[in-house]
Amino acid sequence: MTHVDPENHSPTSVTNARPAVKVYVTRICAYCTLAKRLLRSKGVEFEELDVSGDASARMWLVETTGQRTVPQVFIDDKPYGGYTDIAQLDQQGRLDGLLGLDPGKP
Ligand SMILES: N[C@@H](CCC(=O)N[C@@H](CS)C(=O)NCC(=O)O)C(=O)O
Repeated sequence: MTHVDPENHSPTSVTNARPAVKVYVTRICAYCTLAKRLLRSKGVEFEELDVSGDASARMWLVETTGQRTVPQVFIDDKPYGGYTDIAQLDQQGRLDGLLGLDPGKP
């Protein structure tokens, strides 16, 4: 994509950076495996944060997401919920756009 720099009015090249995806997980968690599998199936890189046994991190997650379960998926620091939430977004055709992918492309 090409943008015009308002300072010097010359076109500057802008790369479409992929959003930062973070998945908060615990060690034994089937839904975490499903969420990671879905993201991997889309070729998306993500940071996996293990909050097993970390009470303050779990408390922060509950306060931030309003949910008590893991996984919790964040895209550019915005919480989108767990596996069933992102799977639903995918079924609605909304997940790819949130992940910075071309919708519908394998
Ligand atoms: N609908 C949720 C269900 C998640 C869920 O039940 N996760 C389990 C672990 S796999 C959980 O957090 N259980 C409560 C706990 O571990 O404290 C999702 O799809 O992410």
